[in-house]
Amino acid sequence: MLAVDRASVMAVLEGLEFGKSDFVLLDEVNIEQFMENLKLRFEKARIYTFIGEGVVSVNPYKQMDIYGKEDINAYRGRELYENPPHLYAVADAAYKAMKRRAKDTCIVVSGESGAGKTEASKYIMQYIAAITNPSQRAEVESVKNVLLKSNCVLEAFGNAKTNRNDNSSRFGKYMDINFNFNGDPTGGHINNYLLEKLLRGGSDDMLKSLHLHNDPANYVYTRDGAVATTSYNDRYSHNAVLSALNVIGFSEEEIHSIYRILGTILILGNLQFETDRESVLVVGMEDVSHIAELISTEPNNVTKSLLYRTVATGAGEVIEKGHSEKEACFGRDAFTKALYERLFGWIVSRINAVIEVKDYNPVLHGKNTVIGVLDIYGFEIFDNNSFEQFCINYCNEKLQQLFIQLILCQEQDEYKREGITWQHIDYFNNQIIVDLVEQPHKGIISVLDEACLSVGKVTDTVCLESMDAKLGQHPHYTSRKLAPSDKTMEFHRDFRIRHYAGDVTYSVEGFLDKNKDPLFQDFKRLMFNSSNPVMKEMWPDGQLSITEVTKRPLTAATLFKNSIVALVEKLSCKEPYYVRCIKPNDMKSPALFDDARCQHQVAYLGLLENVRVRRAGFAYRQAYTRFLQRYKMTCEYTWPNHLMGTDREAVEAIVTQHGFQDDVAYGHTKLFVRTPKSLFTLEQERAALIPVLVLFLQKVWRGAL
Ligand code: AD9
Ligand code: MG
Repeated sequence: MLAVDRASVMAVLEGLEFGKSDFVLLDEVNIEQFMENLKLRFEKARIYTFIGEGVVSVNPYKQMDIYGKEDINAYRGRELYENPPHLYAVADAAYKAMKRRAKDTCIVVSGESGAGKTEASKYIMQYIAAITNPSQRAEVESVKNVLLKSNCVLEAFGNAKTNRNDNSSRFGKYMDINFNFNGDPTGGHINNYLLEKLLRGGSDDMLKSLHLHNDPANYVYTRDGAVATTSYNDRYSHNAVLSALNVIGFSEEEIHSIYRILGTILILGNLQFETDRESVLVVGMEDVSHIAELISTEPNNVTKSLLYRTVATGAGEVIEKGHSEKEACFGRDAFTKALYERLFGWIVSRINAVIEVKDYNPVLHGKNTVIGVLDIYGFEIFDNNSFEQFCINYCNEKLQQLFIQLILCQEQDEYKREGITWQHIDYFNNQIIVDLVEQPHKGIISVLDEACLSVGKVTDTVCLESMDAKLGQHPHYTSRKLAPSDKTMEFHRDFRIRHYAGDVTYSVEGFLDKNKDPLFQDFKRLMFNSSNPVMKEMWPDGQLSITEVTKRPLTAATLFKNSIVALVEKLSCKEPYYVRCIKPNDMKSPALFDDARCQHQVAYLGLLENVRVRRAGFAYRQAYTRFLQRYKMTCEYTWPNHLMGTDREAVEAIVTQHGFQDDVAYGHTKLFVRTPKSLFTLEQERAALIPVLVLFLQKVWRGAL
């Protein structure tokens, strides 16, 4: 009987009916063809499509039966193109590269809010957990358990319901998983970026002991998000979080401190001030006593921090200055945000202490390798774009820059390995935009910082003017003042950056406030002086007195820039794999493919650019054996079995018969094809042969041949 590879027949059939399984194989790289393929696949419930070794994912908004044990087994240890596109294929490729070549790898998951990044990261983690430690060694199992459980805890504290996503991550997360030479996880490390805020779901008893009611509608800070969430069972997830905290190794005292801080945050949110003849007072001293009890201090200290700030006069004197009502509100909000941020940062550091690889001896254990998983907000563009979008989009420019460098490097390396001459590649290098934002003394961040640090009253508008003056000539920067004819921008408010993914107009309103560290030292000291050791630990900078706080704290933009630069450094020494997530519509509907929304995302994710970089030089490469397996039916010398000597010689016969010998290069183990057109001819011919082949196979399977 004929040895026919059933899997590859299925792959071709799939290719015909469900569109191209790899965007690199598009006839031409343009938005129309890209969208047509994406839509066709989504409608046929093919939510994943490759771009080379990366995958594009469209959120299905329904449970898909593609993540089971059998699916995991189908992808385990197979080559990328052997199965339909899937997260598992990418996870496996990253794992295999790490294990086979002792390479550090990373998987970058990006996309807008609700596009499916966190779900994708979880499936990737689960896949890696499922394929490692086949011998079920207890210590490895426990590492895996903590790694998986840490997700649950971070989601509980770092996620919130928003109108775009019921379970939206309000922070970017990068997790390194360490492996020993066996390819089994030994530990990890988590970094978090740009956290937003708040909580739901405490048990009645817990909340009562914290003087809280469990109805979020009672609290200003959670009221906005308190719309009934049907897709989430708060109580259930609360218990899961408690158990996860226990598994990770948080002590009772620590867990209790966490809830005390959450309680403090909620009460603070309700706290009001009033002005009684010049002096400002807290309304409701009962709340102040509750807060004092929760953060283990005297009510008097709490009142003082809320109503006064200590300032050093020019003469070196220290005086207490009363807040205005407005300042008191501002201080209260800054305090609650800082409480939450420190709490989250502390939880991350506690998890890190548990999962940190200890006593690793490379001589004994072999090289310690890493897979990094990055779950981070993609490019954002709203009707109103502010400081947050500016930071997020800057982050995406950095990641795109990294992508260009790494992919080109990867290509170069592969060409070298295969003995092929390197060719110049044409692509848009976005370094110029990265510089526009981050260049010392000249970039936007530096102008912002200067404005924040200058003495005297600098307004957002003044800051915009100095940006215009410094950056007016930059080809990727415009403001209404510089282009008065552009009526889409406001005169004293907006500036525009031409990002690699498209133009974004930012409103400069609030930029300066958001960029400053708004927290008065008095609050830091209040927390440092708490008799609760956990809280004290979170606020080490509270021990400084006001005269010692001479150095200005770093601004939010600079802190963010530093963390992104560090992230890029971490990623740049790793071999990258990409998951690009797309949200098909704003209704959370499994049936709707909103063309305009999707097309925007394809643009903002820079997917066409990705395909171009991928296709530049050689669009397609395949190991000789696999190429032969797929196309042998199209050539008389190779079908059903080739008699050509080596696989490479057989591949040469196919290439020559189809007349595209000038469009290929022969590597040591792989064939490289320059333009997809050649491949397309092959695919078409193959497709035309399929009906014949299917008939033929049916006969074979029935035993007629
Ligand atoms: V945000 O930037 O954190 O606000 P994400 O992380 O991109 O966002 P998330 O992974 O949370 O989005 O997905 C949003 C929702 O889409 C999930 O809660 C699921 O209901 C749904 N989803 C996403 N991916 C899948 C999937 N592969 N299968 C089924 C999915 N449902
Ligand atoms: Mg998320």
